[in-house]
Amino acid sequence: MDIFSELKGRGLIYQHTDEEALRKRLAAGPMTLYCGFDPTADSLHIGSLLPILVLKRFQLAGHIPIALVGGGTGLIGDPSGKASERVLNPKEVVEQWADKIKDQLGHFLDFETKESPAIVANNYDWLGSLQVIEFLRDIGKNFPLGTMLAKDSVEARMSKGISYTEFSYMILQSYDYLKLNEVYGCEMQVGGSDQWGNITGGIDLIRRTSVNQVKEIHGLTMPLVTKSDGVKFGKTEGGAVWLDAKKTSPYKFYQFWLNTDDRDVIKFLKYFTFLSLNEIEALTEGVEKEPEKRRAQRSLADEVTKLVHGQNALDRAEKISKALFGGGLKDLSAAEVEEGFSDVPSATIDNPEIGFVDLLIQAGVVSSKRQAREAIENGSIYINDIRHSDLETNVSQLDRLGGKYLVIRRGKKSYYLVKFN
Ligand code: 545
Repeated sequence: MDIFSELKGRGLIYQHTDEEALRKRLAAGPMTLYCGFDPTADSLHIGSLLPILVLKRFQLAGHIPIALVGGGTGLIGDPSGKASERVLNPKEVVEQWADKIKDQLGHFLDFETKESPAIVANNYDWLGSLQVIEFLRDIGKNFPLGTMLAKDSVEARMSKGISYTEFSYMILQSYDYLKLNEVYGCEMQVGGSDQWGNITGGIDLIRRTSVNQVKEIHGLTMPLVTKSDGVKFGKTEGGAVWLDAKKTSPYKFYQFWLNTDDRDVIKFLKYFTFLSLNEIEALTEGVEKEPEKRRAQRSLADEVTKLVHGQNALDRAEKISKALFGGGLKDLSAAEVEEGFSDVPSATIDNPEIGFVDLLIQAGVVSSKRQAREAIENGSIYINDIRHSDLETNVSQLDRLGGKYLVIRRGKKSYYLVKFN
């Protein structure tokens, strides 16, 4: 299947410039395309995953992807999809974030392949040295105010307020497209649907100014990822789901995907995995007939975790999941315990001779001795998944996971982690 039909079949196409022209161009040979990512944090999150994978899909189809880090635009702040003005981040911070994000983007693309090696660039390299007089004369002249004011990103902010800084953002992104067109022959920009105004801005600028006499220049957007329960995609109680393993552990990442709603799982398999549409089709029946087996969810979690964190991290995430949900805690190493219980209340205890009642207080399981005694005696306290209802339990003789941890559970699912020094 050709790449355009493939993307369409996966539901990945939202808006596009002329379809016939684009299909023809894609069929004619390798095309260079780009997507930009502003350093608004020290890591990408799963909101960026869809466009990253789209770049990869194009690369696998023989095209040349450019991942652009917005070291320059990140200093300004894109108003697209943002309800209010953003606080400017310090330059040193944005620079650091840009470097990290550049590294992350590099993971997903292939720089070795001979035919279509990927490119990573940073727009600070050209935006950072722009001169205001030249900028206004050479670039600004191509932006009619009426067109700028009519963009969703601006219109949506007119009453709430938008600074000249954020208002100008679209000019910078448009200029990037022009630059990348001139330097790399880039002919298409992709992005989420929030980027359509910026993408078409770039297309207009190139048509007006290009020295290359470009006839055709393309743009493509992906739909916003939505969930059927109405909750914003990519958010958990713990905040965003990051691609950096230090910010969201591979175990938590795996669990995020595993918890996908039956109503969303097929869509997400199409969006976020490289399983073929036939393979995904084969999983559909299971979702309908045996939803409790969660086979589709497991495939989704396996594929995306492997893609982002690699096979070893996936193996670990599966091992931790089995231990937590199917018993077998004692087989976990100290590091695996830490990964699996990174988001439960935890306490460090120095006294190895601590009594059972005091242990529960210090671990934050209960707030008084009376409560502790009650909880123990009514059988709601488990240590490393074994019920302990005897007040005289000798804490120092309990097996410690990985040599130093006790996992305390109260009732069905309130977990606490205790570390012994
Ligand atoms: C900058 C310069 C360009 C082209 C594009 C840009 C960035 C663009 C933008 N994009 C979003 C973004 O979010 C922060 C990433 C987290 C570190 O703001 N103006 O940078 C998102 N983008 C990916 C998708 C998006 C978009 O990176 O396009 O729609 C999310 O899915 O919001 O020359």
